[in-house]
Amino acid sequence: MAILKILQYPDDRLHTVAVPVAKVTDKTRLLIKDMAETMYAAPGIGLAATQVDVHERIIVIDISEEHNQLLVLINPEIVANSGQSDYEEGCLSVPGIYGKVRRAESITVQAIDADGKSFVLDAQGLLAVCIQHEMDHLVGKVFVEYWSALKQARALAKLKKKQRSIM
Ligand code: GNR
Ligand code: NI
Repeated sequence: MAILKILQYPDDRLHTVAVPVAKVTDKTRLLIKDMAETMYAAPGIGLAATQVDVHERIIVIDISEEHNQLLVLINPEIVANSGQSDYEEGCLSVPGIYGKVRRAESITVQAIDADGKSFVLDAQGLLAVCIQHEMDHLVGKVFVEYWSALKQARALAKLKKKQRSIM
């Protein structure tokens, strides 16, 4: 197992569009293990492969407090959605920055699990927010990019200031 390096905004590689996984192999499962370990160590409730500079459609999520409900979504697609919610989000690639994003309140997502088996999942609340946040990473979108140019500029300035202070 290994803890992977999480790309930090504004890294251009976070804008890469991931490709679907053609076949779930042992290599895929090894990456998933490392992604889960990286997510738990951070700690975070989700991680997209994009964030560890692997540009394949793979997501890991665990919103449980006990860290014992790992959800793996390979090639996820939202097949239905309804409602809207404004949830205060954060991102391991944009540390220290938090803010609201409007998303669907309920979603139905179809994906493949670590065994290569297709499944369908209904999600709402935090899980729905997290799945949508991670799926955005897979198409190269970071949550702050929903905000106005002014709000994004302020977030970027705050990030730069913080990065300067730790150097
Ligand atoms: O750990 C995370 N918490 C979180 C909180 C609110 C909305 C979304 C998230 S996802 C984030 C981990 C992360 O950056 N995943 O890409
Ligand atoms: Ni994120």
